[in-house]
Amino acid sequence: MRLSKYFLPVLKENPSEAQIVSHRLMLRAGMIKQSSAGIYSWLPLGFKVLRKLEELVHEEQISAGHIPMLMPTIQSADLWRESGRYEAYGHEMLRVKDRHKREMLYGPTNEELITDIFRTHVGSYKDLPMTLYHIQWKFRDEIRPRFGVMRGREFFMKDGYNFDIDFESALHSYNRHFVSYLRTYERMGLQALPMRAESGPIGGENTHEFLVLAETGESEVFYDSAIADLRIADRKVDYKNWDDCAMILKEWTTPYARTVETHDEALFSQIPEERQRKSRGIEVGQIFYFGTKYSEAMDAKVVTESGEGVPVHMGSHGIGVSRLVGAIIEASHDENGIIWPESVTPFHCGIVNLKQGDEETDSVCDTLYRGLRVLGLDPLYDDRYERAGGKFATMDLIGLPWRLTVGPRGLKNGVVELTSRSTGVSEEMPVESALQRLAEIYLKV
Ligand code: 5CA
Repeated sequence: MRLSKYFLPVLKENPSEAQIVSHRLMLRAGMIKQSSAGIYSWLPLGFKVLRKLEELVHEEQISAGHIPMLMPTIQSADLWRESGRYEAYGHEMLRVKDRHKREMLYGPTNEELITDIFRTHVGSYKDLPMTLYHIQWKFRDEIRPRFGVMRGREFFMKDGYNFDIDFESALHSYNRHFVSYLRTYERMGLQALPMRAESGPIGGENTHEFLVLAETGESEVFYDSAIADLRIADRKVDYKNWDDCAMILKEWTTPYARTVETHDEALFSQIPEERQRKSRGIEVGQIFYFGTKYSEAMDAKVVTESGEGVPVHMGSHGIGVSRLVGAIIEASHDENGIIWPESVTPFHCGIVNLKQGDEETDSVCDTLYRGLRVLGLDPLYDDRYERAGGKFATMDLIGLPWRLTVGPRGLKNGVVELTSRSTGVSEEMPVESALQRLAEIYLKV
């Protein structure tokens, strides 16, 4: 993309309405614009990051054996009456009537809708286990939407639902989700610690939240610092293997880690003092096992091998995709702007032309631009007639992990400059080497 042809409405001033750094930087980098309280337009740069996260979530879900689909945002109240949640959900649910005065709602989550799909089409134990998921907009009429996309009213969420024949099989589904979530966040360059939590309106007793530590997080958390040393890294996970998944879950749930709602001071005080941590966190996902809560209420049964009809065991599993954009920025920024991890960056590399209109710099920038695209990379070329300082400030603000700088002085020696956004370290090298370096960097991501 050439910046002269793009839509990147960056702001020079700090917007006064933003209280936390991610909200401020998302507004300043022209990623979002509020349309009303807790509801945002995703401008081109923000939309690119959202799409990247969505794609990464799909990849990890599919590799765990889960099946993607798409359910609507608008649901019928009747289904929610079956589960008893239509009244119970209260003011957080946005309720609307259609022209026939039928009661509808904008879905805050999809347990009822998916259970209805399941009971219509699945009747035999032979079709289990099965996990269906989608990534779709949700609406919750939060009493206090704030911090930009962190606590929105409309937000983008991955929600998945497992259907299993019995408790043991459903437990494996829970464990498999647990492991796939660890991998998902790690690939996004984040550390999200799984913590025992409370289930709220979804129900059930087994539940973990995944939290990214940040001072601005809304949740108070207590944990053993040993949990922060754990990594999935490049372990090969066999999602079909019950023991493999159970062992990984055990590894992450052995150190104490709980949100304030389930915190137990007596247990916490048994951790060696130097490892006790109290902090705040951003909840970027939650998994639940709630057994037959919905399948019994909505009569979702399968016939077992012995011919008996039994309600299926279920759980649901959510990732806050739009919230993650903010969470990643909270975890990765400096005083000049965002620092995107390579796996989610909106553009792989920025190209800064220090002397736009100069035949040689223009031509080398074009070579780099085309060369990167041939390699399958997506560069952002700042081809505007602007001062170098302004171009650098924009690149720093929008946080691309790598910047290529092209100016007459370097070209005299046959080199361009490659700069890392995270370390600030620059290296001079010929065009070919720069292309090769970037190809190698992104091959690994
Ligand atoms: N049905 C279950 C799992 S699919 C469910 O709805 N879980 S949830 O309520 O925990 O939401 C899943 C994730 O969505 C949360 O962990 C959080 O990351 C994100 N989320 C929830 N509410 C909001 C909100 N108001 N704004 C942005 N993200 C949110």
